[in-house]
Amino acid sequence: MAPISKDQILAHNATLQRHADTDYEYLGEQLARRNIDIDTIKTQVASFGVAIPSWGVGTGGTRFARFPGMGEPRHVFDKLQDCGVIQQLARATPTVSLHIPWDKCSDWSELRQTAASYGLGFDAMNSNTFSDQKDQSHSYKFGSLTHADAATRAQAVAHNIECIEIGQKLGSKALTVWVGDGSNFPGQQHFRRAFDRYLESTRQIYAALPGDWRMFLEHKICEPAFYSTVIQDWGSSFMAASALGTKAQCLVDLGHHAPNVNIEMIVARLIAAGKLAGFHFNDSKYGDDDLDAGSVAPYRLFLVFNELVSAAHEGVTGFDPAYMLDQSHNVTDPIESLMSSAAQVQQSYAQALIVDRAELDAAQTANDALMASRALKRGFETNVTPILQRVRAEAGGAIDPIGAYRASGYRQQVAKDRPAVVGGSGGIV
Ligand code: AOS
Ligand code: ZN
Ligand code: ZN
Repeated sequence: MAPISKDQILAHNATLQRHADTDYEYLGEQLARRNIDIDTIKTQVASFGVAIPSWGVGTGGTRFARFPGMGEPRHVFDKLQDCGVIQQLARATPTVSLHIPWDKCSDWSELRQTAASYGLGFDAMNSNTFSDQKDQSHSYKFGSLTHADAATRAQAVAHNIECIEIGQKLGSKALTVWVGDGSNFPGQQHFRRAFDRYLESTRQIYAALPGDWRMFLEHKICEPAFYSTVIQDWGSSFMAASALGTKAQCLVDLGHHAPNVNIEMIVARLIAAGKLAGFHFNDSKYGDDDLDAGSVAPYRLFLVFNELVSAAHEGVTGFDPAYMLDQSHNVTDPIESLMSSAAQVQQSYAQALIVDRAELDAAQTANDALMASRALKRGFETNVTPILQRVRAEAGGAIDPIGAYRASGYRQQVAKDRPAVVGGSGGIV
């Protein structure tokens, strides 16, 4: 099932093919001078994928308001269709990360088949114990997995186990647990007891994990608990993942750190400990802004990928991170933002791949700070767009995904069936 006609994509590509070929050839020459084979890089980039968050295809918002976009998805099947467009054109997002209960449906096998028809599979399942659902018995206002009340904790545990069960029907292999638990006043929460309760609850979830599943623990420095959160940083996440067992690892959402924190170094530490679960890619200026990946700090994203490529290059045992986007699209068409963010992530990967590792190692050993920095910068400053264009075109995608998408009129078409939902409340994710 192809949401956009293949002929349309081919026709659009035909207008760009000649220049794309020239650019690829020229970049190939440049890389060859550095003893890098462009086709090898292309093959590596082609096998890279980053998951789309199902909540990302709807228009986000701020804590105060949400301005609906045109033709927003009405339910999970519409969301899959939009994800199908993203994958069809940009060819970098073969999986979708679902959120329960937002994506609940009555027929999971139909959902799985629909996804497969778009060439999509399912990445990690995401639970929600950070907001109350209609008719739920116990409120999460004062926490969920760490709540002082045992019945509330039990409800949150049961919800996570339900997410695993749904994920099994879909072929998912991981559960991401993010809790908003924490406090807003000094003294409100007993720090050590709350962490112990987190361990007690997550142990029960961990016990329900199928043998080939992993559990991703996502830390966040603040929000909605602005004085303290229970899993506030990678240290707490690491303590919890270590206590739980090998299937529990730490997920790094780029927006969940204090300003100026050296995220790439956290990534290196987690790799060294065999505890890097993967990522929620996004960008930020101030906090958990959920801006498009690489829109503010592309060099930071590249430096994260430098650590990842270095670990793969060195064959670090057990290194197998999951890649997901986690963004809120407030002023753009979410499909466009997700296609360009996936390309941005791919770009950072490609740039890290072309860093000369031997040159970097030699500079580090010789304490040659300038040459070490230059080795990295040379990768970052290389325009790898021709590689990405070639990867997409060879996979049947669009040389220019956003141009092809706009030319297709997809959004206008689906808007006929999908009425705008004017939300009075905030749309923050
Ligand atoms: C919240 O800040 C976290 O980033 C979550 O990963 C995510 O946004 C949420 O689970 C979506 O429901
Ligand atoms: Zn996240
Ligand atoms: Zn977040």
